[in-house]
Parts: sequence; structure tokens; C-alpha cells
Amino acid sequence: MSQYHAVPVPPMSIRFDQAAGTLSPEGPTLTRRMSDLEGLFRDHEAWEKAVADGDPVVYSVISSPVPEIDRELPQSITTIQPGTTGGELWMTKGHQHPNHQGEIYLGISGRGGLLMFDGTETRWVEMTPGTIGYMPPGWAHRSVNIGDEPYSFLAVYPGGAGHDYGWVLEHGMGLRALSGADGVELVDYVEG
Ligand code: PAN
Ligand code: ZN
Repeated sequence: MSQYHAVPVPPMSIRFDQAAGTLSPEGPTLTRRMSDLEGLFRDHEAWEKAVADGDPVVYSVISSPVPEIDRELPQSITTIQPGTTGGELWMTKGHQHPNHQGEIYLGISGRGGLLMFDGTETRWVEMTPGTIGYMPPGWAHRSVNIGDEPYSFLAVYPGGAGHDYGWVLEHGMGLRALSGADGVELVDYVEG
């Protein structure tokens, strides 16, 4: 018997209903509106206007019941709505894992981009259904919807990794993803 058998969830299967956007059994759900993304878009005035004009939901994160604690392997499904603010494609806040550990994403539906930054170098991985994106330890990551439909992906990450959002506000993400003639145009990072 595993030495960890007593903590805190049993072996299980978790069902994702894409049409309903639910996991069952389910854990916490997070909704990120435009007002939650302060300081992240390049065009601060466009961001303020979007907040004033209805403060839309930019993305949501539904979690499985596996908790964010050491040795556990939590999962979540993020759905980013399509849209732009000041020409910048809608995106997640982005974060660094303070207890550096790797993470994987699996594209489920729609088209996205996975932007990674280690403080010096940047990487951009296009995500379509079936793509596995790998983030090595020490690479901050942000997801971007580059299509016309909602972009959904599964994330699987070590429960003890932690989430540092201040890191991105301090260091940026190396590049920004703007809406361009051929879809996405990556430009140098300029402070928001
Ligand atoms: C993901 C992200 C999720 C939302 O589950 O947390 O996509 O992005 P932000 O956390 O940057 O708002 C993940 O990378 N977990 O580690
Ligand atoms: Zn992460």
C-alpha cells in the first residue's frame, strides 16, 4: 500500500463535459474578468475602457478536486474567450512557479499560443486540439487565444509548484501577442 494512501483524494476518474464546460467531480472554478488583468495589457487606456464597457469575462479556469499540495498532481481546464484589447489578443495573466517544476498543457478546442519566458529567452508554441505544450522548470507561461472561438486547454502541474503572478508584472513575458494580418503578430514586450 502506498505510504501516501491516506491523503487526501482516492484514485478516481474525472469527466470533462466540453459543451457544459464542467468537470465532475469538480473543484474550485475561477473567473477572470478584464478588471482582474490590471497592468498586463500594453494599452492601459484601452484596458480601462474595456473595464468600463461591461468588464467582460476574459477566461475561466475549472479545476478537478485534486488539491494544490505537494506530491499531488492537480489539473485544470482553462477557456480563454476570443477578443482583443488595444490590438492585443486576450490572454491569461501568466505566472512563474516559485518552486520551479515542469508543467504540461493539452490543447482541447480552438486555437491558442503558449508564450514562455525564462527571464532572458522567449518561446512561442502554437496550440491546437491534441498539441501537448511542455513548460520546463523556471519558464514563466502565459496562454493566448489566437482564433475566433473560445480556446480551451487542460493543464497538469505539480501541486507544490505554487503560482507567482508578481513575477510577470516585474519581468514581463519577453513578447506580446497582437492581432495581425495573418493571425498573430509577436512584438517586443513594452510595459503596460
Ligand atoms: C494553468 C493556469 C491557467 C490560468 O492552470 O493557472 O491557465 O492562467 P493564470 O494562472 O496565469 O491566470 C497553469 O499554468 N497552472 O499552473
Ligand atoms: Zn502554471
